[in-house]
Amino acid sequence: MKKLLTLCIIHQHPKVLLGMKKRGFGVGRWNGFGGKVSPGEKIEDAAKREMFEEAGIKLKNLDKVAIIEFEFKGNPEILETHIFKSNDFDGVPTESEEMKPQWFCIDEIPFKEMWPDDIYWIPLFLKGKKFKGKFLFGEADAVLEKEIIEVKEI
Ligand code: 8OG
Repeated sequence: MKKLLTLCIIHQHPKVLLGMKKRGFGVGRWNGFGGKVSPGEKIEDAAKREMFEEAGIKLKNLDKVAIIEFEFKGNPEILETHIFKSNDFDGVPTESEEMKPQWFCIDEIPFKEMWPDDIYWIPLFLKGKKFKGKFLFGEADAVLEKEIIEVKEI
């Protein structure tokens, strides 16, 4: 069973906007902003909606840069996550019930407090690459299997 998710990271070189997840899945980790695509909703619209709900900003552009499938051993659900990059928005990043936004310099990205797969693909994201990936997690979210391939078009 596949579940569609979005994840958007704002990259205004040399900084990225991340948020500390305050509740639910991934709590206690820094991440981009995003969540589940609603039935009938366009994936890009979901990315914009989640950005507004979680950080109070309206994206002026967004570019799909990757699709990554996350799986947890023993769970048939596949989290198909569409990853977007944006470099322009309206508004001021504002804390919500779900996320506390913060800018990070790209050489100070807090990988130890992020999902353990991020260190494998965020460098590609920062270089402007497009890619497809798959990660299988085991106990304590350890990465058991990983696959990332660069693609020309997503
Ligand atoms: O709606 P909810 O907050 O549960 O959505 C989960 C968010 O977390 C969504 O934006 C996708 C994102 N996400 C995962 N797994 C991983 C992961 O391994 N790494 C990163 N960076 N984000 C992830 O669901």
